[in-house]
Amino acid sequence: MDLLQRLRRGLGATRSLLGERFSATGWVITPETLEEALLAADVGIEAAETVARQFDDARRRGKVAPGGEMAWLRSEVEALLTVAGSGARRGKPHVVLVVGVNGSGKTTTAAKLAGRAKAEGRVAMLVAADTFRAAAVEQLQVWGARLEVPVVAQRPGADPGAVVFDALQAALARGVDDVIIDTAGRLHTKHNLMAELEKVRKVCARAVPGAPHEVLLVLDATSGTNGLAQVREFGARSGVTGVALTKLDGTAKGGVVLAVARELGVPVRWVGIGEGSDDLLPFAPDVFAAALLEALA
Ligand SMILES: Nc1nc2c(ncn2[C@@H]2O[C@H](COP(=O)(O)OP(=O)(O)OP(=O)(O)O)[C@@H](O)[C@H]2O)c(=O)[nH]1
Ligand SMILES: [Mg+2]
Repeated sequence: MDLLQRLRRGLGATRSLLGERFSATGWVITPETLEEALLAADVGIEAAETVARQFDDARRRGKVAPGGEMAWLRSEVEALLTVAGSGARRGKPHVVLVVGVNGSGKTTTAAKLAGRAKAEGRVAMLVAADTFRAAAVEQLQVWGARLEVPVVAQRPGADPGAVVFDALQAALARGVDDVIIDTAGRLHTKHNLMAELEKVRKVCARAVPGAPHEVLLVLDATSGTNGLAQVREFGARSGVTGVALTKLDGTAKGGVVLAVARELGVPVRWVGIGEGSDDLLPFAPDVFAAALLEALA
């Protein structure tokens, strides 16, 4: 299956919801019905209002052909999803710090990223900086064994900064290409834990100049726009450079991608569409817009 097909399947629940909303209006798309449908898919108030306003404007200016509403919407969604300045920095080793609240899918996403790097012929390393729970280290080790990617870990309770520093030294010595650091889940409101994350970031920079090259916030799509506060707080405290939106396969709130792009200006880099190692897709605005809206009727 190609990217578009897999993403379309992952977005199945969101697609059905939009399809139902539009068909309930007999596919008579007005700014109001459009805004309502988009809000139901959790694109957020700002993005929904923007799209409705633009639609009204485009219609008045004769820019929307009769029956061409969905094609118009698709290009509008694509434009909204294209966040300026979203180019990722690369490093050697390329260091990705994976952060987020509890249970959002960090460990799974870290493993998927390592699996991807390996499949693309790069030397990957996973780092167990979630030293808080013993089971967390084991979970990452299970993934490492399955993917045949080395996992650097210390005993539970070890200082995450020390784990990261040692791992990066090892990565430099071994010529590793991609280092993916899994961290403990933390609420963005817990100041001591956010401070710990800042420390880990500084440790990265001390070990490898320019690192971390990516601070990837893992956001559970099932929490929809309720998750936006997390992005704001993590962004302010730990310099998030990109978002991985997980569990899109289990929710009709796939529209949250628009809210993240529109209201926060942080690019979505990846979307998770399942629990398997290859269920992580790179995010591309055109493919996402097509997967969400193409052939919806
Ligand atoms: N369906 C689906 N499940 C996912 C996806 N990503 C992660 N999960 C599941 O979500 C659950 C939590 O994932 P973890 O990776 O352990 O989450 P975490 O953020 O590391 O959790 P903590 O370390 O406890 O904070 C697991 O059961 C994963 O299999 C996804 O894209 N789709
Ligand atoms: Mg975890």
